[in-house]
Amino acid sequence: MTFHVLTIFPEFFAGPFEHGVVARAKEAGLVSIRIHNLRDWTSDRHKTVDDRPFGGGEGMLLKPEPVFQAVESIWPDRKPGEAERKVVLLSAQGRRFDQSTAERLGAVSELLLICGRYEGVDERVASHLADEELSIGDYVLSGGELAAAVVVDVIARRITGVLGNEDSAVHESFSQSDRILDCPQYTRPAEFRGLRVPEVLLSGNHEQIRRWRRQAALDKTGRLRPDLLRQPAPDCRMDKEIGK
Ligand code: 9D3
Repeated sequence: MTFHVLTIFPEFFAGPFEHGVVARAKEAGLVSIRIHNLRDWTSDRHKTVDDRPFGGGEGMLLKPEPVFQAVESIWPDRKPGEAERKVVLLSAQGRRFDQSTAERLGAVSELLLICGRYEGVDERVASHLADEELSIGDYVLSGGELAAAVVVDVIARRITGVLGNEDSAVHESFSQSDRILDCPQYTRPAEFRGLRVPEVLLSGNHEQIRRWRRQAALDKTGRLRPDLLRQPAPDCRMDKEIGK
């Protein structure tokens, strides 16, 4: 799978993809990540990528021309509504990116991520260039770069062969559709600063361990993420029938 990232801060991406699972996926040739500098598609001598909002208001917006130019030159033969290549705009106004979004986008062969900056992006990028507009959560980032790194990490690690243990990603998506948190886990020593590991985990009784883990996971979910227990799993919803 190929990821393209369009950004005014190409240097930002020197670090995030050079470690761990994503770095190994690149080395193995399973994933390719190409960083593009938006300023390469400007035509004035100041390489201007931003301008003031019509109607007034604070700050600056990314102008549409360099963004359209960039996408059209990266994919000159792109057709609208194509299934194999998708353009994603990362913005604070986007639909929330989650594990099911990652599963869906992981099925395309190339993904082009546009990183928003300044106070936002001219809306014509969202309405007439991007296939989707995504946010990674309800908090304010300074731009789309960190979000793009998150999206690449989440999608790349799911690709078959990327994880050492081939069924890890499958297991993860199961636990996601269970919609409960992982159970608490412990390693040695069995006692640390007077804090003992739950005895059942040392007992070797695998049936008891399984029951304890399930209950501990439910307890922790209730305390930290009660929203997960109240919300039906995605495949139980009736969005399709309703026609959303
Ligand atoms: C504080 C400014 N906001 C109200 C006027 C609007 C705003 C503009 C630009 C808020 C954030 C940003 C920059 N953020 C992103 O480009 C972004 C983002 C985010 O802020 N949160 C979660 N996901 C994403 S993806 C891109």
